[in-house]
Amino acid sequence: MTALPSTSEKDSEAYDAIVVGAGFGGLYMLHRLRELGLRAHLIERGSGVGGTWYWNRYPGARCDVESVEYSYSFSEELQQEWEWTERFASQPEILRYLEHAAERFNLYPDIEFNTSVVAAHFDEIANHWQVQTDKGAYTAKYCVMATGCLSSTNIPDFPGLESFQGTTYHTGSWPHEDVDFSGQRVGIIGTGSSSIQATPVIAEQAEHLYVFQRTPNFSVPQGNAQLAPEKQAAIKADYKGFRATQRALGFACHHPPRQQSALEATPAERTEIYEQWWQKGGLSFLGSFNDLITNAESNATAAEFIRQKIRDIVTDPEVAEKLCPDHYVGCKRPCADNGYYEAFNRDNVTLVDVKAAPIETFTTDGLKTTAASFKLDSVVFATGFDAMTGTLDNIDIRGIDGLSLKDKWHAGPRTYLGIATTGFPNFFIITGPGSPSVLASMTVGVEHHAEWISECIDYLEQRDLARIEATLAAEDAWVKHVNEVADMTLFPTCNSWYLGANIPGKPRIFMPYIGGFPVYEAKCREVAEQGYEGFKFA
Ligand code: N01
Repeated sequence: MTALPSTSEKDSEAYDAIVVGAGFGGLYMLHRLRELGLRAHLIERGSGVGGTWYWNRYPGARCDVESVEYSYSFSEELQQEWEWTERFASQPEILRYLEHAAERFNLYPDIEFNTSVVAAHFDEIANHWQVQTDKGAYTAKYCVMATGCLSSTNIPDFPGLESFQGTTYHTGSWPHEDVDFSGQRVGIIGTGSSSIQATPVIAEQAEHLYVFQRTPNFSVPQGNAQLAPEKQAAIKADYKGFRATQRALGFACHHPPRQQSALEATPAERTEIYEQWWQKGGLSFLGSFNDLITNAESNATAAEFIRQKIRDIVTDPEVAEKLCPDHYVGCKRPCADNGYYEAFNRDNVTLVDVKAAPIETFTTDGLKTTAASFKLDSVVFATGFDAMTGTLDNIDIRGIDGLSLKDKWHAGPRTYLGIATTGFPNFFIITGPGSPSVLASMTVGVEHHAEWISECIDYLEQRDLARIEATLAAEDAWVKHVNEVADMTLFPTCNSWYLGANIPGKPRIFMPYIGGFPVYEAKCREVAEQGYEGFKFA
């Protein structure tokens, strides 16, 4: 064990479990641990609950999974009493929902806000974790990281940035006050999901919006609408059945793929089917045929359909061509928009190709690419996150023999089931790398993990066991399996945050598990039923 410096008033207050992060995962984890009768304490760096939905308040922020599925299923009362207003919920509505859930299950007394965990070291003699925050220190037998997959923002190291006199924002840590871009020249850097949602909204307010694009992205119209009360009532009449169907689907969302290869359809049939799925709205488009993420030739037909849509929507052919991606659809996370391509038909929106002419430097009043200078009042970084590992890497986590998690993962994250990692006993990760995480509805994933982890902890407590730790053999086998499954798809073919490719120097490893949620759930169940096969106890 590496000793932590002792601190202040709360010096080493003892708990059974520390949970880090008050998003969907952490809140439910806390609830489950309390149901076991354990003393649990949740630490959150923000001033409120919500996780992703607390931080990502940028204009247009909205979920890409339908609201009736992007919600807790563990409480029938909660799912009956909550009324969603839209097909795809906006950030403020999801945040209100999580605040309501935290209130309803009386979670607030066990949450410490405005506190960052800086270190967690395992004490091999006491068999507990020493958790150090910027305010104090705790010990706990169990440590659960519910720190989210996309919670460490990435701002590229642009030369001259510190000299810029205007205002800067990152979509992933947006101010709580209203931001008014009226009368401003605004630059938005990046064209991932966040930018694709923010661009049309900022364009309506700003005097001029410059969209700095390095790689174009595929986006499908989201098809958001008010959620008809009768539709919601029908789901509520059998919410249990609705959830069971959801969990049995690969992405744990209600859009199973049509059981046909794109190559089995004639070109005319294909276009008709793509058009139908385009009209349905949202990411379900990828289910229009069942081999779009595994067969390059099939994928090319979907890519060309979307490119043609872009050319139809965007009136300036040169701009349209620049907006057309040339990678496989889905290998970068596809986006769902509400008027993204249409925004480029506005006189006050300019697309700037920073692949052709990269950003050279920021200046006091804007930025310079290798081709031109842009005067800007505000810059929005929609430049994404150090995904899946960034937040864990930023905490000094040390397991057996003082091994740091960052060092252990220097060549890429290694886990067993995405939940545990060898050398770190009694340490659990919610939707960690190696679990379906971002490739399944996050709410399904986090509920599954909180349930699996709490049952595992209960198993230990019932048997008076001091420690559980994944074996190296089990971890090796799981890492191999995660990679093999990823290699059967087109996912690893382009530079995406799934692979860590957006962060300079980050090892290129496909981090989520793409074997499908039901397969993963069955594996986790089997592991538990076999007395936690692949784990050792002490
Ligand atoms: O981030 P991203 P995001 N110079 O990493 C560009 C979820 N999410 O915040 O592709 C210039 O996707 C980068 O360019 P490139 C969702 O899972 C969900 O948008 O690396 N550009 C890219 O265009 C999503 O996938 C929802 O060439 C630079 C952009 O910045 C994930 O969060 C909404 C650059 C980053 O895109 C992340 O989305 C929002 C540089 N130096 C987010 N560095 C919904 O539920 C980076 N870029 C709908």
